[in-house]
Amino acid sequence: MAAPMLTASVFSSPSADFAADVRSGLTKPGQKELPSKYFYDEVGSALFEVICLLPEYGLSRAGARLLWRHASAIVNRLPEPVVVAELGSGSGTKTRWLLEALARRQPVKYFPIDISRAALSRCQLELGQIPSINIVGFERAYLDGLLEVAALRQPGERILVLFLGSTIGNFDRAAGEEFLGEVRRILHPGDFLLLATDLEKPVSQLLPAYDDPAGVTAAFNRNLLARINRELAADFHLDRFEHVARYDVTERRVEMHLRSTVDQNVHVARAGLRVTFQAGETIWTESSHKFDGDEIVRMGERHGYRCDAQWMDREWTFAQTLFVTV
Ligand code: AVI
Repeated sequence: MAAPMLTASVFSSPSADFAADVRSGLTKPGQKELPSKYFYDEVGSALFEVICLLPEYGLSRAGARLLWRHASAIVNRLPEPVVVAELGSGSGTKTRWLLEALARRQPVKYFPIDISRAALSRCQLELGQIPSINIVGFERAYLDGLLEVAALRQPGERILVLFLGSTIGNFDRAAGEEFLGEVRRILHPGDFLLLATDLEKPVSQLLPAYDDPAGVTAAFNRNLLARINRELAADFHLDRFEHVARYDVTERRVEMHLRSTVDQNVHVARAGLRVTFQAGETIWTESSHKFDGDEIVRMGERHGYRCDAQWMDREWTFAQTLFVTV
């Protein structure tokens, strides 16, 4: 019989870091930058959900397809009992198949970790109906949340960490590897990590995914400036910045930028900042690195994991790699 659904959330106080990050990114000598993690306010998270529906953006459908096809195979490889911690759960849509498969085997403790409170609320609504699931959301940065989940571990329990959606691609490569090491240090031998990564593919397929004809990705990118206007009392004119997506062949990544179309000054009152932009100058807002399957396995091996299994989508080249910690 299904156990009663239990949901709760651990919230953090609003971040004071945003102004500091905007200040340091926009005053950086040379290339101005803004961290991509700030895309995901309520508007940005909603726009990202629309991106995932775009015909040109096959990434999230590929990840979901793999989980849908292989959920039982993944669950069969996991020890019992296992609790699930998801880094950057978003609304939890991509995780449903896996949690349902796991719930057919055991009562599920699911800990979504996300800096967006709105995303956690949607996640609880979306997944709370799965039989015998207990959801406790953590409004935290990934590692802080994972540390808290690890502190709740009961004797004999293993942890399965989910890092889905190829979010690791949004880190610099070195920082991504460092991050895998940090996750490993929180885990015990015999825990698991399911890591999703978008794979290399033709530029003709990649660029429209990040510069779609409907302009949804452009709106997602520009919303970062709108968010700074809303939250930090800035006066960015959104129509004076154009969305740019380009592929760097050497780094194997798509970069998103916002290019100033005119010479202009912007005032960010709550960051105590006045910034000058020259026409043509860009703010680098995101990198989305692409991988190959063997590279992911080797990356894990360098940081205390062994590849237990890997599943690939061929329609939109994408991998789900199941690591066990050694
Ligand atoms: C969340 N992340 C993996 C997405 C990506 O593809 O890099 C974010 C995104 N940026 C533009 N479109 C989607």
